[in-house]
Amino acid sequence: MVKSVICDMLGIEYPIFQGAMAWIADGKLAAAVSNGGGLGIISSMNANEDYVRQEIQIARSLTDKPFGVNVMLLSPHADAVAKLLVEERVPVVTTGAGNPSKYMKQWLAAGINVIPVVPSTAMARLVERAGAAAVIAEGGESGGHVGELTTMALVPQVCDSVRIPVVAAGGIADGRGIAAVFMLGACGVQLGTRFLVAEECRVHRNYKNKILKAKDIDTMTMGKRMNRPIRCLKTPFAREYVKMEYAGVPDDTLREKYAGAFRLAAVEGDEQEGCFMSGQIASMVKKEQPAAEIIRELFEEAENVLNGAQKWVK
Ligand code: TUI
Repeated sequence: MVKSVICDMLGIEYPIFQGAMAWIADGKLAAAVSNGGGLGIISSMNANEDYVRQEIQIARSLTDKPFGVNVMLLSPHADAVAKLLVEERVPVVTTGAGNPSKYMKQWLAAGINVIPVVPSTAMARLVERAGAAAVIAEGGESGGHVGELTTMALVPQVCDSVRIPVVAAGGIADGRGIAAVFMLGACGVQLGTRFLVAEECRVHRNYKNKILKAKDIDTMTMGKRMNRPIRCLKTPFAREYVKMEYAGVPDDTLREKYAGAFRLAAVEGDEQEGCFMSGQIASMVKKEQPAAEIIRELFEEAENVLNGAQKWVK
C-alpha cells in the first residue's frame, strides 16, 4: 500500500488529488474521486458563489468523504468564493494562478487545510509562512495555466525549500509517474488529464475523444506573450490565438476570447472555437474508467514500481 503523511492529514486513503479543471471538475466528479479514496476537488474557476455553493451541496449529497474546492485567484468572484468556503467549512481549499495570502487568515481560522499550487520555491516558502498545510508543486507539463519550471526540476527544489508536505502535479499519468515524484521527495500527486475521461466526468464527449486520440506532441502553450501561458491541445483556435498575440491584438480582447473558449470546449465541445486544456501526458490516457478504478490502478502500478526499485542497487 502506498501511504503518506498527506493521507493522515486529510483523512484520505490514497495520496492523490484530482486537479480542479475549469468547467469540468464539478461536485459529481469530486465526489466520485473522494469515494474512490482520493481527494476530489471542485473547480470554482470564474464562477460566482452561488455556483460553488450548489456544487458543494452536490458533492456533500454524494459522499461523506473529504473533498476540496479550488479558488482560481484571477477570478472576479474570488473574494466572495473565499468567504463562502469559510461559511461552508470545506475541509480543503487549494488555490491556483496567484498568491492566496490575503485569504489565508480567514481560512485558517475556519479550520480549513489550505494547499496552494506553487510554481516556484519563493511562493512555496511564502505560503508556508502564511500557514499552508501543504503545497502542490505543479510543473509546466500540466494542462491549463502553467509556470516556467518542469515537474522534474520544480518538485525537488520545492521539497528542499519547505518543511510542509509537497504534492507533485504535471506530467503524471500512471504509476511510474507517481513512483518517480515520490523519489523526488513528494508525498502525494495531483492529476487532472487522466480524470477527464473518468466515467463520472461530465465534460463534453468531443473533449474526451480528443484526449483519447492525442499524441505526445499534441499540446502547446498559448497566452505566453501576455504572461498567462495556458497548455492546451493544438487546435485551430489555439494556433490562431498565438498568431493574434503576436499581431498586436490588445490583451483585454485576448483574455476575453480565451476565457470564453474554455467553456466552449468543455460544455459545447466546440472543436473550432474551443480551448481544450490538457497536460502533456494526454497520449498516455487510453481508456474511460470509473474514477475509483483509475485510482486503484494507479496505485497498484506505483506499488509495483516502488517495490521493484531495489533492482537498481547492486
Ligand atoms: O491555476 C492553474 N491552472 C489553471 S487556472 C485556469 S483558468 C484561467 N482563467 C483565466 C486566466 C487564467 C487561467 C486554467 N488552468 N494551475 C495552478 C497554477 N498556479 N499554475 C501556476 C500557478 C501560479 C502562478 C503564479 C501560482 C502562483 C503564482 O504566483 C504568482 C504571483 O507572484 O502572484
